[in-house]
Amino acid sequence: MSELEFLKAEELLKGDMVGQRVRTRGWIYRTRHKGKMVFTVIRDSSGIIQATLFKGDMEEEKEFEDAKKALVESSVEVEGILVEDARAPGGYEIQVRRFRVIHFAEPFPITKHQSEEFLMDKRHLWVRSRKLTEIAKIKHSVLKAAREWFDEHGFYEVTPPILTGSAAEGGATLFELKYFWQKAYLSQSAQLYLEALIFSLENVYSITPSFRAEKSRTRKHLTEFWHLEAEEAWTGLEGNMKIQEELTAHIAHRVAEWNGKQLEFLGREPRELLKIETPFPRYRYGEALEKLAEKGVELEWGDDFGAPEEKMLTEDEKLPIFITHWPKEAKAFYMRWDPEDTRVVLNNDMLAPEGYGEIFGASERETDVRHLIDRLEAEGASLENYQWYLDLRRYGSVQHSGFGMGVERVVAWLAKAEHIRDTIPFPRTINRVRP
Ligand code: NSS
Repeated sequence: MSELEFLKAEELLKGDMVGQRVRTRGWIYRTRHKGKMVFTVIRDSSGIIQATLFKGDMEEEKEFEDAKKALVESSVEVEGILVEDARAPGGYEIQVRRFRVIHFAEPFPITKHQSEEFLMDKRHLWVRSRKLTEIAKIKHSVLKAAREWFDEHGFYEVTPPILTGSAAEGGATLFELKYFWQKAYLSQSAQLYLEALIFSLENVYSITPSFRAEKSRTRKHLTEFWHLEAEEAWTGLEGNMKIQEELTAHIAHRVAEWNGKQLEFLGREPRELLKIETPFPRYRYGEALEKLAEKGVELEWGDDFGAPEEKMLTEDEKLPIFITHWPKEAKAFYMRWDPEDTRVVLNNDMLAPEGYGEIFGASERETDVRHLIDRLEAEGASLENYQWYLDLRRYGSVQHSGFGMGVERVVAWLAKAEHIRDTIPFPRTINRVRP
């Protein structure tokens, strides 16, 4: 082999190097042979490129025989002349001169038309698929765009703990574990710790795994998901909502800008994402109930919305929507009661369009220590575990608000994924922790 630089498929498909000798490497994506020809397609992180071997053109005869033997997913280095060929994927192919098999793969277990269960068992191999690869790139962009936005708006990224002694989101979905001689939990949310940090850094955010023992299997729930959370001092509900919508629009625009190729493959028009503009429509919970009643769904005050209701509420909307001012019984102890309507709290959910459902949960926080104690007691929580949190209301309490965004839910919406499991390489659900 020569000392030529390895080029990615994407680079070669630009076509600038037609007529030149080029070198690439990757994994065999497809292969077949016929007489003196071997037709391969090589996959790398950037895409696929066709590489055709003609025995008479090969500089090492043995390499032709190796290419004939090499099965799908064998790793290879390829060198040859780049030519235009309208029949090839992407319009170019390499006419191969050298073909070095780095590793001869065993017969690959994944072939066409396999069950979802089988693909989950072979997830460590299925992550090589085109679909999961393209969605992974979009997830990278979502995280990068979010960090970019926070950085430009004066937020500090912080690193809250995952092992914790205090539940943020109620006992029903807590994962409990033995922590030496004590009881501990896996974090459901970084919120309580972010609240502690606003007293020094004022505006903070974190990107962490969160854990929920979700017992139902749905297309929106994981037991381990990535949680983007922010907390802002001196901010009420309306200011918090502005941050959520601006962040969402920024992420959508960046993904449209950076991931055109991926979106196209996944069937999402980048144009649709560029149309995500602020402000997003705002509805109170009470209005949402009325809207649902008009569509024939009678819910009681206090009922939560399931997937069908979320779908109905967003089906006529082009933008994500906010649902604000939820009944206090339905919501967490830390949400501030609305001084103008004591039936509700100052909070919002944000629902993505197209039936993707809730992507953000947010609220203004209760600042009065007495009130927090009453509510924790009413829930039967052990106050001992929350003393440190109550201290935050004892030493310079200020108005503050924050939100949590489900990273996989946002990726699913932007990438038009049918199921949340496509947005995380190794999804955890009630009956799956392997591979
Ligand atoms: O429960 S949330 O609505 N809110 C909180 O945890 C707050 N403590 C966040 C905060 O204010 N710092 O969860 C926030 C979001 C929710 O809107 C979903 O998008 C996502 O987290 N989420 C999930 N994604 C995937 N799977 C599961 N099980 C899940 N649960 C919540």
